[in-house]
Amino acid sequence: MAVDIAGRRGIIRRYFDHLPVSDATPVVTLDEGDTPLIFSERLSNEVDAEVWLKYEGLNPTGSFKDRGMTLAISKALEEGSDAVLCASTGNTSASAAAYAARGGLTCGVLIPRGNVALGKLAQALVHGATVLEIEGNFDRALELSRELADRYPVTLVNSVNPFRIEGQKTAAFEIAQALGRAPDLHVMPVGNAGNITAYWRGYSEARRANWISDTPIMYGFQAEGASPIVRGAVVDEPDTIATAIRIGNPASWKGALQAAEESEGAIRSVPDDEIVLGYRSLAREGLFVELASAASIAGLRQLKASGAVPSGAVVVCVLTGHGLKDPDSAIGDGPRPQIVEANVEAILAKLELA
Ligand code: AN7
Repeated sequence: MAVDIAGRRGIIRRYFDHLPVSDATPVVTLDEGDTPLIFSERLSNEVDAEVWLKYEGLNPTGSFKDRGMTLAISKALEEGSDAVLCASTGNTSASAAAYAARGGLTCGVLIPRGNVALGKLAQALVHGATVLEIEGNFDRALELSRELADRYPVTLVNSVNPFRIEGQKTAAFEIAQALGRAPDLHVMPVGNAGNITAYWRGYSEARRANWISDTPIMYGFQAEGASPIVRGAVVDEPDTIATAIRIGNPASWKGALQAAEESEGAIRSVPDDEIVLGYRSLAREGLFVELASAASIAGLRQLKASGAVPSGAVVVCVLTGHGLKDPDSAIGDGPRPQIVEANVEAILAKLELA
């Protein structure tokens, strides 16, 4: 029986006419995209608005990176490359490793030693990437990756690769189509700033295609200890509990500023303790995300406090990565499982049912 692989799964096939692809492009896909836009009753009540959560953790490798990686790897293959390379705080490496494996390419990743969540490291390793930990931070790893890709026959698949941004813009298409309109406000975390650049491009193209008649006001949130765009200067030693966005010299700095300026929004920062509060409140609503993703919720609360969320506004917060990538942060110094004797009475007492 012939297997139908021409169905419209994966962002390349679904948005073929809006991406730099042709029938000659070999499509390397894991059926990424088409993630849910989940209504949050609690956050909506809290900020007196209509709050929707774009749950990107449900992509195949558990983050939004897959949207860009399907295109970057497909184009690398089309161009005859047989090796890809990236620097990463974790998610890019997990995604690159998976899509490279899918496409039969070799993959090298440079990660900052000691600052990558264990689940992300496990993903890169299990998919067969060569994982190199450097004595240095993400920004240094990216510098080295760029230099290597300039001098040797390897394709860089960080978001400085334009196909990454092109693929990631499809998340804005999905939001526009799911809501049938543009949100009033769009709120998301910012690290290397590729994703906010991609969303702004996506919304702008969706408006040009007349899928929506407006574009949202864009708000990007960095972690306070890693907020070069907010400070207007490179941060040499960025630090935050949200390791995914522990970045001091974002590659798409200009793209982030452009999104903020053209949409009349802003790039702001949130402190780690508010990121943790956002993380915990999402978890108590049934949504397990990674810490960096919770910058969206901390950001929403900050916007509300500053009067920037009009009553009844339609707001989208992007939840960029899945919480299962980083169980250490989830367990932290919180409650542990309790040991109990294997009998009904003892269990009842613990459950306070009797
Ligand atoms: C969960 O994986 O930079 O502003 O190397 O993993 O587009 O960088 C990850 C970034 C937000 C920030 N949320 O997005 C990497 C990496 C999560 C992330 C971001 C990242 P960008």
